[in-house]
Amino acid sequence: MSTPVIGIIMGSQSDLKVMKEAAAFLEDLKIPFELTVVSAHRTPERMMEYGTTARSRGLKVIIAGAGGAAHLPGMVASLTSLPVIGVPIHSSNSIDGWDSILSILQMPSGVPVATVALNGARNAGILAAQIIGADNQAVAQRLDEFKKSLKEKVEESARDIEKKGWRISE
Ligand code: RP5
Repeated sequence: MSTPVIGIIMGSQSDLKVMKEAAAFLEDLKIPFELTVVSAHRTPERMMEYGTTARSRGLKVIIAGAGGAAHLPGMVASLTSLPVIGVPIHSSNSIDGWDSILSILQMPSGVPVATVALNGARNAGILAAQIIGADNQAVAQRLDEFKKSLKEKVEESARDIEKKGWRISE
């Protein structure tokens, strides 16, 4: 795999501080991705171009992040039959984040966006990798190792806490 199979897009460069967490996870898993800024409101033609050419360029999943009136994920989902994962971002024009969560989550029937938590770009990266891993054995194996490392971390912290003499309440 060297052609990007995942597209990470965001409404503004100011979203990068959140969205780079998706990129970091994909880098760890050695999954080729592309990353750019596409604004639904400021560059609608660019968004049309991105959404309508995504599949023919080899992408299999799109991760789209936006804040405030977060229309990018839903609009891109309307332009492609690829799965779109939406990342609501707490940005400078957010009230409290619910505005972007609901803008991305409450899609009409027929045009779903798989919405992760506020600023949940890392989970978006994980979910995108899992979609790729559905028919890619090498990626699936790396995801299994990742899940194992999560389990080991919890078991280790449980051992640490229990060593201090604390117990689950009786
Ligand atoms: C949204 O507006 C972007 O996704 C960003 O989260 C927010 C603020 O954009 P900037 O004014 O920082 O460019 O469309």
